[in-house]
Amino acid sequence: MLTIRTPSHPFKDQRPGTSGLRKKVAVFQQPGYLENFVQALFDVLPDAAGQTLVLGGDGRFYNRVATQIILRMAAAKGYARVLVGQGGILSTPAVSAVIRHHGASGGIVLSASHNPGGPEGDFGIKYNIANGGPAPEKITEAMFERSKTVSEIHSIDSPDIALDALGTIYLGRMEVTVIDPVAIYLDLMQKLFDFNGMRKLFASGFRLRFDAMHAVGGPYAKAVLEGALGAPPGTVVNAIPLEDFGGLHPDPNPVNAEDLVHHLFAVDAPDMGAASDGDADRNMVVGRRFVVSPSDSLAVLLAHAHRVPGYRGGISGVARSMPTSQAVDKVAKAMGIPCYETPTGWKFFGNLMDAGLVSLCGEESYGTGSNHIREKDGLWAVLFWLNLIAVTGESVEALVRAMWKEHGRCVYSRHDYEGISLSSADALMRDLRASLHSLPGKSLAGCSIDFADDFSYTDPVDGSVSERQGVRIVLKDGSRAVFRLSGTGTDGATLRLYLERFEPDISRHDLPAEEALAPLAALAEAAANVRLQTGMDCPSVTT
Ligand code: G16
Repeated sequence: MLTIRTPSHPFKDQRPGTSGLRKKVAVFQQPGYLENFVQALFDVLPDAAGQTLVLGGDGRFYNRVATQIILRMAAAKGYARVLVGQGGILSTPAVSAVIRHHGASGGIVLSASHNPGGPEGDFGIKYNIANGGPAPEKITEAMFERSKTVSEIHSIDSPDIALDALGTIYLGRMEVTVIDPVAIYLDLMQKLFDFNGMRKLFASGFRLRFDAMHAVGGPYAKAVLEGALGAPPGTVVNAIPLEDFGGLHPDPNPVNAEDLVHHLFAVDAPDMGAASDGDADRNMVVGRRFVVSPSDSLAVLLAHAHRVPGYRGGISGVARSMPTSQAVDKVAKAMGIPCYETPTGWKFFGNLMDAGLVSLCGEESYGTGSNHIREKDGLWAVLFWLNLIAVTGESVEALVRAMWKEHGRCVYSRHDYEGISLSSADALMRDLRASLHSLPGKSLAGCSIDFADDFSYTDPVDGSVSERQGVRIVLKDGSRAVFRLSGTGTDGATLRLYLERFEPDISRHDLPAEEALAPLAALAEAAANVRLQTGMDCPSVTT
């Protein structure tokens, strides 16, 4: 056992956010920084004797170094076994699947998700619990408190171990098994979806372009789509995970996955396009000359879930994060099943799924998933779409339009104001919150406001309350402007403004979103002085 005295509190003020801790690589490279996080985690977890830990990451820069550090510390903590992905690689959904499959006590994910990578980019770490989902606040808060007083790092004195060959080796008394990162995940997908039907779809000439964005989704998509489903070689592009994601931003939205959208709008466009993010838990689906919004995607999956083998038994309920559009609420209402509205952050879905209240869930931030694991799952969503196309024979666009026709369209857009100062962001939210009581009944920029609040959530399972989760300004028909600050950025603050307008009239479903949402954008500006407060004339990213 090696005990290293650590400089006091390198983890100071680094409260883990909704998805663990994300910082610039250089911050993580400071002596003792990563170790402090891991020691704080291990100190608040119970005794590890006899327990299994899962460990893997999205392959970004520093993944391998961090993996070796954590393995030595896990041996000192006394874990019986660590299951580590080959090459230190495991996607976030795969970590969740492996934890559940092996009955592990938890897992550590090394990823900054969709944030850029490389030596100048971001790194991140988070802990998932035995249900396979992100640690709840009571654990992350306890870690944060513990991190303030950690003064010793417990590790073992041992050289790096080989991570590239499958097999089992010992680190001290701890067994380390290097596992195939894909096998358990592929097996799970085969239980949920009609692989024969999808094989036939590809055999009939259906063309998919899956952009793995040089991130961890590549090996999974290759094995599932080109391997098990017989899609033609080349279906998965940018399939090799790179430490810097090829210098690109592995965030699947029409702005960052512009190349994919370009291909789907070309004359010889494939039938469907899809992309996943850095750690492969997010997804974007694109039809031929038709971009699907994540909120609409969730609604379509719910409407057709009975057609997919894994969900034929019925959907107990559905959940969406508050800023996600209300399209899924309308489908759920028509189906007579409950729809839960939670704060942003996947962990809120975990409790609902563990209690059997919810089978499907999703977020506007390109995350969709189900109770098969406790993380969102990019490739799973793409397979769900492929399965629906195989069963219905309909195109991506036709499936979305049919949903709009039946339930009305929730026209939706998110405006991001990135890299603003923390003080400006705080001032904007503070002023907005202070004005909330005066808004109901008022007409602003031609919109009559029905109600306005700061979203607060009481977990129906454990009764825990999460307050100040985003400001909503809502009109009578449910159209709304929502404001919240991002919890995942690493440069200053990012203000997210979500605009949603309900449009029941089918003849207006093709109105460009910008035009349809202009009145709500004006309402948001009038309510929050966005331009003045952010110092920006327009959002840096609109999706
Ligand atoms: C994380 C969470 C998601 C959440 C998103 C919000 O995504 O896992 O549940 O929707 O953050 O991001 P922001 O706070 O920036 O709006 P990921 O994919 O980064 O892990």
